[in-house]
Amino acid sequence: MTAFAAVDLGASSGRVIRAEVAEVDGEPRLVLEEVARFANGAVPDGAGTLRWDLTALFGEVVQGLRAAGRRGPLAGIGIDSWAVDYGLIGADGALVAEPVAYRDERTAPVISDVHSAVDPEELYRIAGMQHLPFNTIYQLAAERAAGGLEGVQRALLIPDLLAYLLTGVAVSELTNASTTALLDQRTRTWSTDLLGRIGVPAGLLPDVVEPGQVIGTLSESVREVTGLGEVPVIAVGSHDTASAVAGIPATGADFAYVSCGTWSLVGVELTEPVLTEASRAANFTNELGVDGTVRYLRNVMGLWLLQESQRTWREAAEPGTDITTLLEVAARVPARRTLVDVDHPDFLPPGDMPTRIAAQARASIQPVPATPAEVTRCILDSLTVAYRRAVREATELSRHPVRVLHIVGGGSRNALLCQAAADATGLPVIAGPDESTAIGNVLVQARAVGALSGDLAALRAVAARGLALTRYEPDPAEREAWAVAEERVHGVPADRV
Ligand code: LRH
Repeated sequence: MTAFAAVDLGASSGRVIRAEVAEVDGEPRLVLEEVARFANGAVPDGAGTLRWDLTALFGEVVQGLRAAGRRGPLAGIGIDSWAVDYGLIGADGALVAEPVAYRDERTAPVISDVHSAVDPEELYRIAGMQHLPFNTIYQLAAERAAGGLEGVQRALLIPDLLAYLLTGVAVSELTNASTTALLDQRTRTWSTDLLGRIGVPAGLLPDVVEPGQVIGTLSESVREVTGLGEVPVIAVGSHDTASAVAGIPATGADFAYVSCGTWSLVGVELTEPVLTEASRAANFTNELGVDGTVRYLRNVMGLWLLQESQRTWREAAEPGTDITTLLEVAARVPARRTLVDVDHPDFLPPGDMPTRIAAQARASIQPVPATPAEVTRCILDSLTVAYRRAVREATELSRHPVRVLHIVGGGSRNALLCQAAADATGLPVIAGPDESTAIGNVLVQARAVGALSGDLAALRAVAARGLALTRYEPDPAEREAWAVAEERVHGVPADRV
């Protein structure tokens, strides 16, 4: 038996999971135990800038590692988190300030400057990222414009920053590095050309390492606090979505996926990027995955809309807004009554989503969802429309055949959403596991130290053993209603005109 710790940080919560690779009936299996869970969230600082409390998160991670170590020795530690955000390290080697969160609006004034320095079409041909206003390229441009890069030694993406705080070694892990829009898809290293054009010094970002590479071992001070020995911190798919996709219990290549949490990441797994103009126009991204894979996907706003709605209702002391009650009552609300474009930029910043949804409904002359259950139904139906569209476009643009849709992450427990996704896409849905991110994280570590072997398919087969997955069959009678629903939100696709 060999054990690992997976540190998995999401935008709304973080956790440390202890995972054992154990022999069951002569075959290796993963056994996961959550040893720590803590809240996370971006909060405005005194000047109104949205920031993560990285110092507090680091404290939680250290305590979580301590808890993991108390249960027995660890052969490795892997860290994954949300993408694009970074912390700056000063000349003294310490964090300059708490990292700015991607939902902060600081990039708005610099996006056009970046696009004058690098035409968006050229940017896509080099980096292959969908346009999102928070991509690191814009954040660093905003930072530079505000003088924030002066005297700074390094910029480290969140998992790299935590690895640095644990080991003293600074690296850039590949999968997360790809989300910056500063990585060259051809060389899979930093594009010094792009960095130069936005005026960011090339040495700011450390060398790129592949998932599976050892970053370093725990520093003496961390060893003291955690009670752990010289445990290696191993680069995993440090972009949480990369680990989530690595952890999908897929049995072949012909699958699409929704990694469903705060965001819904919807797409397919490829071996080569799609850098065409049609792909850019459709706003698909080519994030890099584990073992040379490409995560060809689109960001869909995700359960963020529901999480923020629940926060709004909680603040107003609205009853019956826990997730179980909401889903139960929403299931009885007529389907597809009100549909919104979940990716409307109004939904990106934190705030009162029920009011923003009402404004969209009014503007498009639809019934305004009045109760929490109606808002919930509107969100889930609207997400389903976005899934349908993204799965179809991903397969069309990549020509990658798809026979099944895997839904992983917290949303895989949402039966209403999973059934709707099956009906709308016409694909059988395999739902689960909800902890695929931690699984993907552990699989890469376990292979790195020799506790598992084989390619991604072999690793996935190990992870799939003993998992309780739910299958949803598409109801053909529902298909046309979802096609019409998509037309209501996005207009008639060319092939249906
Ligand atoms: C999901 C996620 C997503 C990114 C966003 C910033 O947690 O990493 O893949 O686009 O956060």
